[in-house]
Amino acid sequence: MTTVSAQPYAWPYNGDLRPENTALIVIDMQTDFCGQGGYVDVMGYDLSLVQAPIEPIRKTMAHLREGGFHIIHTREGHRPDLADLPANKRWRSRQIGANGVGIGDDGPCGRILVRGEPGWEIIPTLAPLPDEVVIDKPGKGSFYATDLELILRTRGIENLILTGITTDVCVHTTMRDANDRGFECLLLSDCTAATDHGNHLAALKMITMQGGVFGAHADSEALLAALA
Ligand code: C5J
Repeated sequence: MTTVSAQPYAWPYNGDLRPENTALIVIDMQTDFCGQGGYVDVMGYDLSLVQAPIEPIRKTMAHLREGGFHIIHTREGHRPDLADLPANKRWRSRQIGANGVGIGDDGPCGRILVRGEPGWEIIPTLAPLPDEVVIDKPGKGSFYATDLELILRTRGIENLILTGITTDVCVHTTMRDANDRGFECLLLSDCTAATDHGNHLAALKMITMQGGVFGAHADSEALLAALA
């Protein structure tokens, strides 16, 4: 029986934490969300907030790779012809930042959130290894219009450790969807970040309601201590 000291309960609920049944999910650590000239930068948000989890994720991923855990990466992005980009998502993305530039438009790192463009790539520090699963998703959640659930079920994965950006958008959407599907979720607080720190803290607090309404949260130190 192995559990992580987490809020609001020792995670996972059943103490069954093993490399075979547990995946680390690294969500959208792309230049568009944390790099200079990417989408978040173009929108004018403080990059230091979304860059803060890079080193904690790197360290945690190294430990979990060493321990033989499943590692899964996601990338948010759209087809070059934008056939999978809803008109309202594009319109809203153009309302903030300079010159009305939004998703699908040319930015300093190529077309924003378009598959194959430099800004859409996962940052080199957190690059996937060749044998690791990468999920390409057109939306905020990692399950919508992807084969993530099929892969998790096929591999017998029951526990998900969530990292990446942003806490209040893609990470929370993925955690909520995973929870509804019966996966046992742990969000790592220092391996996630939002474009607004208050939103990050609020997203953590939401998890602790109702006895752990979506799962639990802990920092990466607590996870690594449990696995030591
Ligand atoms: C956003 C994300 N914030 N990865 N995407 O649009 O959270």
